[in-house]
Order: sequence, then C-alpha cells, then structure tokens
Amino acid sequence: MVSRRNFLGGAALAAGTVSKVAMAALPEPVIQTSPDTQPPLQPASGRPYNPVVTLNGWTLPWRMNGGVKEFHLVAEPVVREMTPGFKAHLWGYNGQSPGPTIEVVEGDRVRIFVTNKLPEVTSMHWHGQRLPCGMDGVTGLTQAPIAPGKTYVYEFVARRPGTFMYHPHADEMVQMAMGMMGLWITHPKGKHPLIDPVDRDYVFLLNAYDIEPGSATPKIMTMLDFNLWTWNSRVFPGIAPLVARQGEKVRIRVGNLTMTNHPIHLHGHEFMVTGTDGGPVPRSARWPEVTTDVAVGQMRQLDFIADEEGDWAFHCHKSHHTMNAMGHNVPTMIGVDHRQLARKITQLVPDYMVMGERGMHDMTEMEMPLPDNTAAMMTGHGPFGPVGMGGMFSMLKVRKDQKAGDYSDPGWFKHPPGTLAHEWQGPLAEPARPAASAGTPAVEVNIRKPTGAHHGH
Ligand SMILES: [Cu+2]
Repeated sequence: MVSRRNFLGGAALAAGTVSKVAMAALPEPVIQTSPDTQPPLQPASGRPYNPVVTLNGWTLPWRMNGGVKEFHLVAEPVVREMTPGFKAHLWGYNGQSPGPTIEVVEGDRVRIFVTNKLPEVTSMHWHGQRLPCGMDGVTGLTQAPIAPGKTYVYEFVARRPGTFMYHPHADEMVQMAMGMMGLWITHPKGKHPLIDPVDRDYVFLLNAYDIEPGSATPKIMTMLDFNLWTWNSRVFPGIAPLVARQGEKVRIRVGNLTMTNHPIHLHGHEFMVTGTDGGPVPRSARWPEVTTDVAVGQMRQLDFIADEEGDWAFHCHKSHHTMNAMGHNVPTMIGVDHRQLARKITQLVPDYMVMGERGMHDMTEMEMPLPDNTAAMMTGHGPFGPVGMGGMFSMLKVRKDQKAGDYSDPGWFKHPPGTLAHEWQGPLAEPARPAASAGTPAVEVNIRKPTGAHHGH
C-alpha cells in the first residue's frame, strides 16, 4: 500500500529519530509495503517518458521544485515477503527491499534526499552515473558517513540515458547482504539513435541471501554459500511473471548485486543485449543470444519481440540458483536404496526422511513438514504438476489477446491441438548396442560425493 500523505506539502511527519524541523522542507517519503508488481508510474510532471515496470516492485514518485526533480529515500529496516509463507527481516528503502526504482529523463536535474533510519551509518552510491565526485557516495573517500537520524542531499544532472542502480558504499558487506539496493532508469530525451521505443520495459535486480530455514534475518558474513537466490528479493513462486501481448517489443533490464555471476536464460525467443550500465550498445556490436551472463556489479538490457505464444521459462542457468532454502552439505543419494536403513533409523528417529535417492524431483511433491517461515525448496504448481524450479525463476507469458498495458497474469497457456509434448503410445524398438558390449556384465557404479561444504557456486 502506498502512503503519500500530503506528499507535495511540508506537513510534519512521524519520522522516528529524525528531527521534524529538519524534515519539514523535504518531500514526504512515500512508503510501499506490498510486494506485488505495481503498474507503471506515468509521469505527471517533468519531461515525458515511457515508464518501466519493476518486477515485484514500484517506482518512487517525485515532486518538481523550481525545475528540479526531488526524491526522498529513507534507509530503514523492512519486512520483505520473499514468497508466500516466508518473510525476511531486511534493510531497504521506503518500506521495501529493493528500494523503489527511480526514473528520470536525460538532462533532468535531480535532487535526492537520503534519510538514515538504520542503527549504523550509511551512504548512497549512484552506480553508473556521471556526476560531481562529491556526489558519488563513497564513505570516507568522497563524503562523511550519514549518521543515524541524519539526512544528506545529493544533487546532479542525469547526463546519459541508461540502466543504473543505487546502493550504499558504507559497511557494504552488511548493508548489501541485508538488501539495500535499488534501480535507477534514465530515459532518453526524445528519440535516441540506439534506444528503440518498446511496448513493455521490465526491470529487476539479482540478489542473494543466506537465511536459515525457520529464521528471518540474513547471515551477513556469508561470502558465497547463499541459500536464497532472488530477483528483487523474491524467490519463485513469489516472482511475478513477465507478461506480453504477442508481437510486442519487450525490454528486460537486469542488474547483479550478488557475489557471483548469473547466466540469465530466456526460452522460446532470441534477444539482443542493447545496453549495459555503460550505456547503449552500438548496433554493429549486438548479436543474438538466448542466455546472457550478468557478472557481479553489471547491468544488461535485453530487447526482443515477444512473437511466440506460451508460458516460457525465464531463469538463471546455474541449477543451484533455481532452488530455494537449500541446505548445504547434503550428500548425493542417487542410486542408494535406503528402505532397509530408513526402517531401522525411524525406530530411533521418527522424523527421519530420506532425500533424493531418485534425484531431487521428489522434493517438489513431498509435503515435507518445514519450520515456520521457510521457503520450500522447490515450489510452485504449473498446469502439469509441481514446477521443479524455484529461486531465480519466472516466466515470460506471451498471449495473442493480452491487452496493451495490461500486466495482469493471464493464467496458464492453453496449447493448440498437436503442439504439446505427450507420451508415445506406439511400439519401442530394442536399442542397438555395439557388439563388443554384448554379453559383458553391466558395471554398477555407486557414487557418493564427499560431504564437505561446496564452494564457488
Ligand atoms: Cu544464478
């Protein structure tokens, strides 16, 4: 829910530790607590542009003040529903993590107030912007830290169009692990030779958390072994689908603030990488892809025509990143028959459960008792049963009859007759094998991986 009590006025605020006098001249902070994807925020003042849609997020309203676009970000503890049934205690901005998307137009003079309601100092770095050095937000190097209860103001001209982000450069290992980040889009002023107009423009950030099942606060010391791989601090089935009408031109902008790279893969379509956080890619340097790696600290802008109807998987191609709340140090049990052993163990430990002796797909169907406030490992149901993926996973839903500007979920795709994979009912031929192997007894291999922690996802 958006609260914008007297956003344009200077009314007194309930602002916790922040002085009311200090806040009186600022734009009132707008707060959002719903994790649902909000419709695009059509610009009501300033230069016109085609707004983006933030996946499971929203865009921050602004006020015009003497030709300057003024925004107010409040760094504060937030509760983020990562997926239904699982809420995390994070740090973010204006009620959410990630914070709201900031949208401006090339050439806009922008003034951003940043109020710190965290228990420790913070700062704000505007990733990818050309700006005066003293506005760059690196604590100690370019500015003093923003103490708890204080508000700093940043002001610069959004000089070049593109896909950017914001995040602190203060105690950043903690503050980014706690979810402090947001997107920044600078739209081109008028027609741009390298930036095509699109019908839909989706944005999200890749982030990752380490939250033990049954708890709610991320472990901030984790360097690589995260167990929640998220888009905008959501895990599937909590990630909204990306919807398009067949034939529309779609743009997806992705930024990576995790500690590893993510090969982002789209089914059914090819796209072009048309921009990075360095700006638009020259047309002569573009080539078609179905997977693009988004390295740590990078942003990628993908353009394509959504010309194939269906529910198309869209996900990170690292298989561990399409799992939720995965425990570590689990040995591979494929091919190990536990029935005898399990019978003996359950006499001693009644809750003992065998995991994964036929692969892990069983986990999608198992109604395993979970601790309170835990994301199930792989959840979500599709039209053909449980979806064997979670984490960094969603769908591109392309429909003939989706109305322009309608972002609502059209439900599951109805496959035209003759276009659905199905069970073969005819006869099966014996497989032909090389003569040498005939008569040799099959070798049975049982592999059990070492149980040590795995590193380097
Ligand atoms: Cu990934």
